[in-house]
Amino acid sequence: MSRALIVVDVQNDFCEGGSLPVEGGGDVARAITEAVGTNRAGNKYDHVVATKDWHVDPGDHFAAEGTEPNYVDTWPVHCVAGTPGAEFHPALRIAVDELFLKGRTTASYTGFDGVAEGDDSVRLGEWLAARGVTDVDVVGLATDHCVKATALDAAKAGLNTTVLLDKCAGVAPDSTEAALSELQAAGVVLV
Ligand code: VGL
Repeated sequence: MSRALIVVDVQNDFCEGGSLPVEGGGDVARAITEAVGTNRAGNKYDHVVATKDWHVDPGDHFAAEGTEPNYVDTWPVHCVAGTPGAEFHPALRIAVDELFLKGRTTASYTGFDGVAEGDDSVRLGEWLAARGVTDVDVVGLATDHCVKATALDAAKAGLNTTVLLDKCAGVAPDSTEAALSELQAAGVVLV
């Protein structure tokens, strides 16, 4: 058995003060740092990886100028590659083994779209498989979007998948409730 932690999109634009803030985003960053830090939560994890939403030209994922985002599949401009909004929240201070970037030219909700920062040819799923990872914990932002999609894909990849809800925050209560039902139905453990 080999266990990894996947830290999803704990970026400034998804936290208070960002362009698409999730209430409690800063607290999520602090809670992950407190629990995991630089020693993988006291070696609870064999690997720690993180994802970043990393948009260059994601098409209509960004609401067209002058129109309101619908917050379902169009959003305010967020996490533009190389900008402060795309950086990790300053309270997230953990050692990561690899960073995966997603969404350069498309909407991208699942971390499993992500490619390694240092090598575009390596996707998250391959990276985990190459290291014999069998179990993953998923944390981060947002419960109802990228955490959900990442955890569903992890389960689909055959990984024993747990979402640590005290280290996640959602955009909206209704979609968060719906996300939790969907995750449970897919066999994802919620704690
Ligand atoms: C996300 C909405 C749009 C997320 C990303 O990281 O959950 N949500 N893009």
